[in-house]
Amino acid sequence: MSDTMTGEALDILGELGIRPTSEGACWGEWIASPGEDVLSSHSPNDGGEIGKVRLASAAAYEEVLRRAGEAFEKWRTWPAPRRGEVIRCLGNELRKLKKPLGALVSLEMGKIRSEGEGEVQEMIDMADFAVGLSRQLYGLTMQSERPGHRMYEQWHPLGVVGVITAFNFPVAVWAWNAMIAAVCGDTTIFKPSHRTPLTGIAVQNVCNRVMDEHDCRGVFNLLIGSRANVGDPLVNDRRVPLISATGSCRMGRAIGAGVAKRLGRTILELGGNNAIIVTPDADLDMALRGILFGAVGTAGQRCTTTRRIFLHESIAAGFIDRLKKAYSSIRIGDPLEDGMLMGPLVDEDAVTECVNALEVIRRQGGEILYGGNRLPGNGCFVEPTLVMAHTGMAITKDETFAPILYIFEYSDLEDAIRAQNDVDQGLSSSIFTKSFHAAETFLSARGSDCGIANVNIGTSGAEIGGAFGGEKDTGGGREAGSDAWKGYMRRQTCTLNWSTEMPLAQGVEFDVS
Ligand code: UN1
Repeated sequence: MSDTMTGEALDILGELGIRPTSEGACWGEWIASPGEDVLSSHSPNDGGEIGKVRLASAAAYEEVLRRAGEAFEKWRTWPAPRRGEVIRCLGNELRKLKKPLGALVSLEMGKIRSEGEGEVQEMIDMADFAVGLSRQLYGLTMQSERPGHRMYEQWHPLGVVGVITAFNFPVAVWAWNAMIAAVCGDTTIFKPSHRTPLTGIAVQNVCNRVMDEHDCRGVFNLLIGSRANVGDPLVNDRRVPLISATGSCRMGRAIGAGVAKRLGRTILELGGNNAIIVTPDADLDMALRGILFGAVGTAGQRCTTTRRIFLHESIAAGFIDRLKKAYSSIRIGDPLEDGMLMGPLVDEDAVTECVNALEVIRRQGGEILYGGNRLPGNGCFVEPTLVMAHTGMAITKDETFAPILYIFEYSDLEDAIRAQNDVDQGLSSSIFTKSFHAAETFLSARGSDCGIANVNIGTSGAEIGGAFGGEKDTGGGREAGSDAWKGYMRRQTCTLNWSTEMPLAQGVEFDVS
């Protein structure tokens, strides 16, 4: 471990049971992969090493798959409310660990402490939701057209589910998937991002304790490994009927195609390019706060981050001045320090991507109104940036995972809605307005084309109770609340004939006599 590790960092790792070098494969027991490469996890705050993970071997992959499959055979026979009881205990464990686990998220990924803890809260909320759901996996009853027949549908567990997550929500997105899958009767294999392996290890440690208490090892499993040993095999493995993946559109295309080739299922939650429209009558104080959190929160590394704003021309100039002033008062620094609003980007690659994008912005004629630079020092810090943009700038159609906000002016609401929809991604969108007409236009069928559409709330920070996901290149998947659970089960339509006749549907006659 590095000597830059502070006392607090060591306490966090100790409390979460993270060893200096952890193994990258677990099914309840950790599996050693001797000879495999070791992955170092670094703090983006100061570049110091936090810990190491030995990547899973091909043999470890096989063992985890086998164990997860065996556990499924048993787990699917448990009544769902009993499975819910396990999730209730998992939620309680997470309540106890909210502070250290939140701090580890901050340490490894770089989001500020309050957001790190907020992410653990999102896991706890998911646990509560899943416990209730375990008694509500409802199916419909249909009216049969034939006398003496009953028709209904029921939902059965699917099998082993692969959960591939991104660095930016290293624990919450796992919970969206794994907790729902678990009450549905599935077992899961968590493949966290290589940029945040230690949070994955910490989550697995919590799961291990709870699985042992309930004698259900193998329900929650973990694999951190190379593309050859873990990534590709998981995508191609017919023993894994569903892969739920979060990440870039590029990654989603590869995973989607791979899983489709074997006719498996996917739930894809990919890139966003989220916009906020501010109408002339909007409450501008609220709009300012919504935009600030949306654009600067998590250092612009949420899939729901606000990347574009459309300001009505009558309020644009004054509002931009207020934005610049607000940007200049944002405290940037150690995410674990009190009072910080913005931490570092996740790593050097992310900084390079940001710096390159800024160059392209300048080349394409964007006017940098605020920021536009990397900050000096060892950490991966950049300035939050405001760009006066024009519709000809191709880069405004891309998702750059950094705190860069493109500002557009508009005069007609319909044009603004068209422009906000005119990107490949379709995740989140908002309008700030007091006008009923504007709000309803935005929410209508010719309004926002995104999976999430908000009024007087920013684009990020969704609650878990709704189904989360987006359209177009965002991938179409839905996770977390509402009826997203249906994606983790198989539907069975059952027709029972309790009469003594054999009528056929659609009035078809087929008699032998
Ligand atoms: C993500 O960035 O992948 O709505 C998830 C939000 C969070 C989840 C973001 N609840 O911003």
